[in-house]
Amino acid sequence: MSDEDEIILAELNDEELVQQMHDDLYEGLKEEVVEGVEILLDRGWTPYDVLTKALVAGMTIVGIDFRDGILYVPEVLMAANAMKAGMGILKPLLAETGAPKIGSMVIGTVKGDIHDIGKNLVSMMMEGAGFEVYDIGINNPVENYLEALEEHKPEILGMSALLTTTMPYMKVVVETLVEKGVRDDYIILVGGAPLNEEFAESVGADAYCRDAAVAVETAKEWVAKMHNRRASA
Ligand code: B1M
Repeated sequence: MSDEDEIILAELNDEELVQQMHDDLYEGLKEEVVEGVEILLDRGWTPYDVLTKALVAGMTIVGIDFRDGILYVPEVLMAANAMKAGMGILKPLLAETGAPKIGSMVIGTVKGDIHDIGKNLVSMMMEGAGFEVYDIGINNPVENYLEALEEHKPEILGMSALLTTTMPYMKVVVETLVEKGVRDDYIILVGGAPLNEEFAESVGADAYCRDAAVAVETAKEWVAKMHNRRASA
């Protein structure tokens, strides 16, 4: 592209800018995505709207073309890195609500699975809603979950899986907790694109969370229930 054709992001209106950010995310253009996030925030957009309308919506397009064989792993990785850079700016803003601490959660992606964008988003939104979040990262065998639960003693255990081949591992984690007699000490929430409510039930989780906003609502409901149960016991 010649200099004359160069797009000045700040000169685009909101709709054009969001469209351009989807394109930039698709191309893995990290600096441009970061600049777009900053412009939208300067224009008074809420961090949540920037996250969902500019970043998550853009990543959905990447996901479709990855599925259809139009994009390959290296390109998707670049898009993921651009997405993470944008999320990095939003993270402190989403966590800044000053909400009182209402509970805590250990969360991690299961063994064999390295997808972490969705999990990171859930962590950010949960922190923003007032939860203490202990993120144990990706590719977690059951031992990692046990160790983190022991160390942090949270109300909630969150697990993420993006592959149909890794999602059954959630059952291994739940069954291990059952064997150890501690299953009912935790609210177990699961999420990830290939899951659904039926699957969550089949692995013995308490609830399936379709997205980060649902995760926050579900966590609040279950923590309130747990506190009420403890208060009346
Ligand atoms: Co992968 N990948 N990938 N990938 N990748 C998918 C998942 C896939 C659906 C793409 C496709 O074919 N359409 C497909 C899985 C197919 C299947 O299992 N049926 C796939 C594949 C096949 C693979 C590889 C096997 C490819 C290969 O190597 N041939 C490989 C596996 C690596 C491994 O894990 N062992 C692989 C690798 C990668 C990259 C490394 C390139 C990259 C990951 C980078 C990263 O995460 N750091 C990547 C990406 C980016 C994707 C897609 C395109 C996007 C995922 C994403 O970030 N979405 C994805 C396609 C898709 O999902 N449509 C795909 C955005 C994110 C905001 O949404 O993660 O769904 P999501 O999270 C949501 C909800 O699901 C929910 O809330 C989140 C926020 O709203 N949620 C939770 C998620 N976790 C939760 C936990 C909770 C609650 C809610 O706990 C309480």
